[in-house]
Amino acid sequence: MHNPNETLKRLIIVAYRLPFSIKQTKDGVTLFQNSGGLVSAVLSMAERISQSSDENVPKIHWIGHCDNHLKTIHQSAFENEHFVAHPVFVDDDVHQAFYEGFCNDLIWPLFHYFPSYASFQENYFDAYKQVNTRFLEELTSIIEPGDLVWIHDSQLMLLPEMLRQAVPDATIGYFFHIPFPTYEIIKLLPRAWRQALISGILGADVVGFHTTDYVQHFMQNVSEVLALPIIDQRVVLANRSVSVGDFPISIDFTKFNERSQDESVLETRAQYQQLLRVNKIIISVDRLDYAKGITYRLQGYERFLLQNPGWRNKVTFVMTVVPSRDKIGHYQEIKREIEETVGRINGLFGTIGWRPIVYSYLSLTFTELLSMYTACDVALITPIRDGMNLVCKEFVASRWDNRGVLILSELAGAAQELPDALIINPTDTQEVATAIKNALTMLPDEQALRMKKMRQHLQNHNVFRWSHNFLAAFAASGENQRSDLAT
Ligand code: GDG
Repeated sequence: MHNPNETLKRLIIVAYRLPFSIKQTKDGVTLFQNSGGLVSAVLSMAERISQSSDENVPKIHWIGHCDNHLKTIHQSAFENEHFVAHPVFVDDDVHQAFYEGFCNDLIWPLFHYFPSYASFQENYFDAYKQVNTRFLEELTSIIEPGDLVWIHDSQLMLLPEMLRQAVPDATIGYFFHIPFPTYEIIKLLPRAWRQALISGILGADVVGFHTTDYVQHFMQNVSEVLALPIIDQRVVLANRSVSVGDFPISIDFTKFNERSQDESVLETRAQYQQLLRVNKIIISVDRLDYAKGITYRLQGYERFLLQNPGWRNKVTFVMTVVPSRDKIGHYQEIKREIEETVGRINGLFGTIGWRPIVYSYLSLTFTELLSMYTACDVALITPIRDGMNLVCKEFVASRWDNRGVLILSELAGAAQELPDALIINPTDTQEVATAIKNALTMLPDEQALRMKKMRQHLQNHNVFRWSHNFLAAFAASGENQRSDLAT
């Protein structure tokens, strides 16, 4: 198999967030790993590359935003065993309009089909351009001939074209982690913004999305917004073409499979089961987000308890919501709504000895996360819209015992790969209630049959295959384009 690293000098990852946050402690500066889908996936790839015995494999460079209060600690690059990190500092007011504004108050709701939550403020786009330009400055200060530049996600849609203009022969890959919506949605953006965003992405040699649907939507937008020709999955520009494809992101299957058998995980799992003192456990884990469908999920569970009184006292839903973006109004609203709904359901059905829902608003350690995945009987993953959703894949990879049932929303990108889950529509609370009942009563043989098929798929389609395929595609594409230009 072609190893993309053989031909490359260096890989530069550019993503809004650095893979770790920096904290000043009395012992100096300590790095803490960040959570989140992109970081989990790219970190797994980086760990593998950095563990390579080949000394010629250079360290990965990672450009990402860093909080201004850390400016005094680190103005320039710093590194750990996996990365050389290059912090990008942005003025606080610009950063706020960029991140809380353009990214999370406009692009995130719009691209997750919540247009009524989207706020189209003019200063947001100015800030977005400024921040993309700050990333460009950092990038151009370190880029060397032969480098592969892999730009990630919706925070940096303008950067591929900016880099292409600054360094015309750069090899650029761009991967989009959230859903790419249809033209009907993109059309809501002011004309100049949507043209700039689509044309910005097309600065890359290869553009990747999680699913074929998102690829089709992007291509539709390329035609409608920029009227560019498309031939065989390639967008044809004046002097080059851009390849667009689906590259479903995945997880480090082996890590989840093996670590979930660690002694510490087995102990914590046993503690959870003992503490809950019920026959069956349902879990969910998500960042706080209205796109994760948490309220509908709770309503589905409520309906299940209403319709199946025999299950009361016998099942507990352990719902972990990980703090996220809670300075933004819609996130505060959804948090309030979740907490009210949990309180109402617990008040309605709970007894002195039994709480129907055990809700926490916190971040779990990796051991706790694995213990949760393995202690439960059912994982209830019901986003209203999710680019991929890694939690469902991690749950499956952790079930070395071939037990447990996955209930999965048809609106998560992952549903296309995991047909052996119980696939539901998250807004259909009756369908959710029925799926919960079916999952709780599913016989072990059927659980094992479904779980084995899903595990087989994820073992083959793991995060290394994802990154390998993507890197190979854009490394090759960059070289081809350059040699085409030379002839
Ligand atoms: C975006 C897209 C796409 C979560 N809670 C804890 C924790 N996590 C880790 C999980 C998982 C990751 O965070 C969440 O990934 P998801 O994919 O589920 O969701 P997003 O953060 O919204 O990610 C998504 C992804 O990008 C990748 O392209 O799949 O659609 O929205 O890895 O394990 N980790 C720990 N404690 C927690 O409490 N340790």
